[in-house]
Amino acid sequence: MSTIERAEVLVASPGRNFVTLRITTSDGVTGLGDATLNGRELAVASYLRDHVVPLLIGRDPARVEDTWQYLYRGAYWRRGPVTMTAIAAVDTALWDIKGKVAGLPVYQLLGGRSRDGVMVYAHASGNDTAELLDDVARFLDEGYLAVRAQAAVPEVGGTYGVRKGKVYEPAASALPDEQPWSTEAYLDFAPTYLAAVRERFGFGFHLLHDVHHRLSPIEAARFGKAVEDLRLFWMEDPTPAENQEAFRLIRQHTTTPIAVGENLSSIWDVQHLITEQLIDYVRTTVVHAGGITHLRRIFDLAALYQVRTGSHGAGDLSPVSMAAAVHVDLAVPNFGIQEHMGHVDGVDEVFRTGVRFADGMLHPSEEPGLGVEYDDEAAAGFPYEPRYLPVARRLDGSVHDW
Ligand code: CS2
Ligand code: MG
Repeated sequence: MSTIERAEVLVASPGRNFVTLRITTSDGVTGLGDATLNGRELAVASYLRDHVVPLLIGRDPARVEDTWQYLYRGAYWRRGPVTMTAIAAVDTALWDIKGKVAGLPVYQLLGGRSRDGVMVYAHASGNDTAELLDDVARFLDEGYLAVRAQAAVPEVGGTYGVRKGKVYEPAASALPDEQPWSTEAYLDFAPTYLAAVRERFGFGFHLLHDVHHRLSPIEAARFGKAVEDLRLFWMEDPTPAENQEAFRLIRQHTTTPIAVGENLSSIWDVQHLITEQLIDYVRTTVVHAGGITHLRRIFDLAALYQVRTGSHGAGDLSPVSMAAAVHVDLAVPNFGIQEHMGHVDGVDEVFRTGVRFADGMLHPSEEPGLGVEYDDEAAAGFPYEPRYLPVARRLDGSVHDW
């Protein structure tokens, strides 16, 4: 019987920090798992290196479910982003190994294709409406069928989602960047630029917007009503989702579809959002919600309530979890859309992925497993640097949700 012989926690920063777990079996088969938790990366690296890796050596790599249960129940301290990201990395690496041993791409192990490709959305942004419109035009020209639109709020510097370079990178400073926020200015301005997008480009593509946890439930209801005629594909994270009941109030006032889940890490965190149909898309991911094994459970629960998938796919999710996402997205029956922000320069030197973009969709590699390779030599040239996500402060100086 093949056993797990080695498990390496690899930390590198090709343009931004990534933590990757590589498991190697006694037969020399390797599997990769993304363990990146933006702004808290080393917590997961330590959880894996100091507490999980010693438990993996000698285990049967084929026992994916048993390993998941062993790590989830055996920890005693359950759930949370650090634990679930660490378990996700192990789970994803074992699915990669299982595919390689079977000689099949992972989507074949998940039931095979349910669709020809995985529809994705791009991130358009601008420092003002004119810049945003040019960026939307660019992505539509590149063949995207769906585009997210975010613009800076005048007189409120540092609004969420406005790209500076090739890819939006919020974790850009050695200490948290404190950014001002005004809900009133946002509520007055955001509907105008979303309307400008529809006015310029029409309704022939999917338009998305990320509120990014900034509003109270009644403010989110007001925003949803204000943009109803713009027919958004979704408004994302309209209010913080720890209190799942808060979404009942939003639902009472607007039919604008709602997407939640990128910063949630277990089925319990989205259970009522799904079973009460308080959301339309669940955004949990392979890397932060316990891996392929747990994500499938979340998506199967969602399917019972006609909630579709819309997994997070920002630049702080490595090509390993993006490849795993595409394998899952290809197979699940209730797929909705996949975020595709892309990665900063340097990432593709460390991670060689077989995922391809064509005609507005992503397509996985047909290689056995996930179809991603990790280049240690390239990674050695990108040492870790502490990076933090920003903190938002209202104009009176009090902390707000970033
Ligand atoms: C955003 C992310 O992509 C998204 O929808 O919410 O940019 C998010 O802010 C980052 O992934 C946080 O690390
Ligand atoms: Mg988001």
